[in-house]
This record gives sequence, structure tokens and C-alpha cells, in this order.
Amino acid sequence: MRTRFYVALLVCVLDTGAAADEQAWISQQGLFVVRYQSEINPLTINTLHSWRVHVEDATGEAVLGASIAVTGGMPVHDHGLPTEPRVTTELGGGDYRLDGLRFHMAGPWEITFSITAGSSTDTVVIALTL
Ligand SMILES: [Cu+2]
Repeated sequence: MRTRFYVALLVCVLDTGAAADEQAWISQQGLFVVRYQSEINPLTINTLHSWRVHVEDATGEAVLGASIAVTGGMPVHDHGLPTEPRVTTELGGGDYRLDGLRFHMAGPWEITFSITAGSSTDTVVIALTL
């Protein structure tokens, strides 16, 4: 019990030590782990910008040659994105450049990545609040 407590404490310390955009999202079927870095941080309203998206598989290996479709919007307002963001460049090492993001309202947003690599397809939903 005491050991478990210390492990939990260590995880907390490591979590708070990482930047907010170093957070990881696990895809719905557990096939991929996604991280992103926005070129603007913090995110601001009505600024067209790009993200660097990093994709790993469940074992931590970088996923190369993935195709990533991007959708999103504000579920509570029942509208989508004001732009059509696209992954434009594979940067290598499991990194992909996502261009054309813009958030035009304050509030809760969701960005959904549909990732296909080889014969595997899975979906990651990133919730963020502006
Ligand atoms: Cu809205």
C-alpha cells in the first residue's frame, strides 16, 4: 500500500513537470498515442496556426507513413471548425505538420484525428478549452 502511494506520487510529480502540450492522448482502440505542440501557446482565438503532431504505436514506436484526417468543432454549440486543417508534411520520426487550424470562439473544442497506418485505423479525440 505504501509503495503504491509513492508510485502515484511520483507519477503526479512527473505529470506536473511536463508542459501542458506534452500531454498524451490514447486512441479509442488503444492503437496509437498522440502528442501535439501548437506553434502558438497558449492557444488564442482567431489565429491561423499549425501544430506538430507526434504519433506512436502502443509500444512507443514512432508511426511513419500515417495518413491523418482531421475534423473537429464545438460539440456544445453543434458546429464544426471554421477552417479545414490538413496534415501537409510528414516531418519524420513520427511527426506530422498540421496546418490551417483556427479557433474562432472561446469555449470547449474537440479536434478528432482519424489515423491510418498500414491496416490499422483508430481515432483520437483531443478536447481543449480556449
Ligand atoms: Cu462555438
